Amino acid sequence: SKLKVAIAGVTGAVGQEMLKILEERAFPVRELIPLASERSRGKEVTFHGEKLAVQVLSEFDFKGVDLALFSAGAKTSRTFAPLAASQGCIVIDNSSAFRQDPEVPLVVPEVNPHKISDYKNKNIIANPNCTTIISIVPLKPLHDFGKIKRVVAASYQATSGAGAMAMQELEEQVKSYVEGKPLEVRAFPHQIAFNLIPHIDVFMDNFYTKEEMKMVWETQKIMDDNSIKVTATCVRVPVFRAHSVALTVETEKKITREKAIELFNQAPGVVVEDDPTQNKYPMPWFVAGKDECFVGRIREDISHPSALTFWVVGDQLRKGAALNAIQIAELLIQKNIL
Ligand code: A2P
Ligand code: 11C
Repeated sequence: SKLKVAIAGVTGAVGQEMLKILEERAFPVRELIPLASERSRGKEVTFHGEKLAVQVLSEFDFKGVDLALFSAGAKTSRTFAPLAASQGCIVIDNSSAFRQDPEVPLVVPEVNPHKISDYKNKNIIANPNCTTIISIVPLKPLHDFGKIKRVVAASYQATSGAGAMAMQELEEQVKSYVEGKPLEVRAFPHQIAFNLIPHIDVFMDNFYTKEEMKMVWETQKIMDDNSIKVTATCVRVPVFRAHSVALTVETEKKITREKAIELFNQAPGVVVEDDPTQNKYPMPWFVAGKDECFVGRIREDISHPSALTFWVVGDQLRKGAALNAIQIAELLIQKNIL
């Protein structure tokens, strides 16, 4: 039977992608309710060719809604997701609000689909951070084969991770630069055009940023293994919408390049693009709009007896956010929960 589905944050970059993916995958929607803030009163969105008026989240009653996809920031989720959940609606929350709650499952369908049944605790399932999702999809087959001891990550994160306004700001700064005008800085702590900013989310007491610590906490929770050590440096780059990550992985059992390629080729959601003779490796411009995590530059680490270095690129708005959330919903349907 078809479902009554609400999207909170429908006017945002992830919300818009959610609408598109629900259409593309012919998700069984009976009625779609687009929700956003007060600022979006009077706006419309299009779903399956039909124009729908955006409603204000704080005025909406979730009674009778089967599924709510939240992507309106952690603060909004903290206030409204429990309200929706208490009305019997299952919430899939894309924010960081509930990811560390031990009662809330944190799910990547290719990695820990079995955790989904824990939705029962609070009627909330958390969607992980985008950089974590894109990294963990290829890390999973390596962990299953060789047991990961430690991961060293450096991310190259697109402006899409900071929302629709931030993507627009990159374009505006490039235009202003070309026209010889001063660049306006709003979404990021510094100019992003022609620059790199090694600062995503807030700084923590240990001098890591919260984005970097999310990689640590969420990788351990999704793998269900707190012995995996992770260190990360997260960097914002002037790219529109796909995140890239350079990963070095120490494993208990050595993984050769050939074995890694075999494991990646068998892994769901992973595509290998690795041919140095053809200058072939994944790049964000070409991965934008795609569903899979693309891996390349696969090599044995010459500085360590049992480590592998590789590069992964995934569309932040799709697998990093909207697609993973909708795959979780599809899993709920498969398991007859929805
Ligand atoms: P709005 O467009 O009305 O501000 P992005 O991450 O691309 O910036 O998008 C954020 C999304 O979250 C937007 O859809 C935005 O709606 C929504 N949002 C932000 N704050 C709230 C709130 N307090 N209540 C409902 N939606 C919100
Ligand atoms: C970014 N990864 O690229 C962030 C956005 O934990 O969901 C998403 C933050 C999060 O800015």
